[in-house]
Amino acid sequence: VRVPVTAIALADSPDGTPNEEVHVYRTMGPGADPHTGLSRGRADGIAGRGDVETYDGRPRDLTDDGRAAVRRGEASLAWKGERHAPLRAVEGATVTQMHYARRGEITAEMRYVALREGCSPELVRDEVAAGRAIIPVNVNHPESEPMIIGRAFLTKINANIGNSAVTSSIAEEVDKLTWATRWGADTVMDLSTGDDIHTTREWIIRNSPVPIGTVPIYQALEKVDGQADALTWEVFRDTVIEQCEQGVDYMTIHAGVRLAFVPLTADRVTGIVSRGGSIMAGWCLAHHRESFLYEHFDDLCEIFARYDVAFSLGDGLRPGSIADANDEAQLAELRTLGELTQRAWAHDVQVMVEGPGHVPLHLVKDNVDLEQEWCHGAPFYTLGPLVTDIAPGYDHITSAIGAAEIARHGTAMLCYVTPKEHLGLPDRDDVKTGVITYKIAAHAADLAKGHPRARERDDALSRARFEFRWHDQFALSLDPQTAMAFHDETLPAEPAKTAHFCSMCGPKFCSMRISQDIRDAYGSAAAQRAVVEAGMAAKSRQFVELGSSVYVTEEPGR
Ligand code: IRN
Ligand code: FE2
Repeated sequence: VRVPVTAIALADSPDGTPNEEVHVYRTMGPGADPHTGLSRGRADGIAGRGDVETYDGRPRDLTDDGRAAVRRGEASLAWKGERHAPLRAVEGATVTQMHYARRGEITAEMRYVALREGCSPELVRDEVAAGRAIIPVNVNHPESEPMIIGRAFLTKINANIGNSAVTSSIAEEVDKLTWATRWGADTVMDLSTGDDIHTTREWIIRNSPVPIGTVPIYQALEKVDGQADALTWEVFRDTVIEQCEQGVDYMTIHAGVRLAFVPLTADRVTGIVSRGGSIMAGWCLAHHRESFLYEHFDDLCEIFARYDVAFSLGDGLRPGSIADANDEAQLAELRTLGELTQRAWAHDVQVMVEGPGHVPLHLVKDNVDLEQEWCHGAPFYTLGPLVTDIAPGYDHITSAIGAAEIARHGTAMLCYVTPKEHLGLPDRDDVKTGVITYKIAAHAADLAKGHPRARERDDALSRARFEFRWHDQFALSLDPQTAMAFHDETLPAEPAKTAHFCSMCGPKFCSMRISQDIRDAYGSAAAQRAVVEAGMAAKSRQFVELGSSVYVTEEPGR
């Protein structure tokens, strides 16, 4: 098994000591011509298990309407790569990672993940078997590099991309995917709405080395021309199958928005802020019926089990403001998500649970504690949370504060928030800012959790900083270009890259340089201790000579 890493080569220390290469977790994948997609690295492994088959002819799972919709999507697909018939489980088989883990088997995907995380394959298997971690790997996404989401592993981050009806093109979406994974997005969700959803998604999945998530209710709504009342289980089911066949690895399903919970949001400051949640709440009220997602949940489980698609149980009633945090609507939904988790597990289907939203800092921990308790340890996946509502334009920061806190207490994956949150569709720069901001939050949490590998990079960077190896400092940073550009704004010349100061304090006031001078003058830590001890001993002798008295009476003339 070979896993990708970014290897950062470092210069020698000034005293000639060589510094070891630092290996950093890498999400970007090998790259390829976007028109033909990535190589199908896992295809043989998937086929080799003998539990999947290609369909005989076009999908027998789909209704005629569903087939027609897929054909319409494919007709608009300018795909130059090879076409592959979709796979699904052979009759009676379950193909999920959870299924294999519960049988005690270690799959190729688990082995891959263990190498990536630097842990044992047994730990991976046991966490997946217990439902505390998921490996989202649809059998129809052989281009992906398996990764794991669970509190025992590195904290992961998700970047949302996707056009809305107003802006963006397909090429731009693939570019956003590549861009997001380049800066470290561990999964990407395609939240496209509008025309060409099927096509956009095909391009994204065929080019994605990371798991792709979607919210299928968005596409189902497009199929009924945006009329929430017109949604039916059948339209939704066909949409889900279409996406399973394409290779979507996990899907947000807002099945916890039950009819009885909708009135609980009536007195909220910001009502229902989830797109999917508001669609389902609208449907429930219009028909005065229980949600079809809730009623057909077991049918969904059966579909997911055939492709190994994981649930991301949607938080359709998450608070959208500080005032609404941890209210009854949110908690009623969370209890339901716990019940649905167990129903999915009964089918060996992998589950993570989505969480808020907007939550003041002192209430953040309760969210993850309650989720872990009520959802039986299933991985938590939260949107921030934003810890205040007063900083539109800076909500990547308001939310990263909550994200670091919630991850520290056990949240497994963080959904990024960009500076455009609440204001507009993020562009390329916003995607980068969002990803880097969330890498910081996730890494801060990993350090606090004492993840065995997390500190390596910090220590290497700190050493480079102290030894004025500027190029190493840049190379080890999350955003080398920005770090170097900021440095070079004032000191662009190459000699400044080894200079023992920067323009923040200037040559005379650089604390790191002064502290190095101290070392040069007084030698090693042991030598410095000897100097200090000699000084103390001299003081102590003086004290004894003066009579060892704490209060010394000043004698006139002394
Ligand atoms: C993550 C946690 N809670 C919500 N999310 C993300 O929000 C989810 O994964 C998806 O990307 C998006 C769904 O938004 P709506 O439909 O709930 O607003
Ligand atoms: Fe919000």
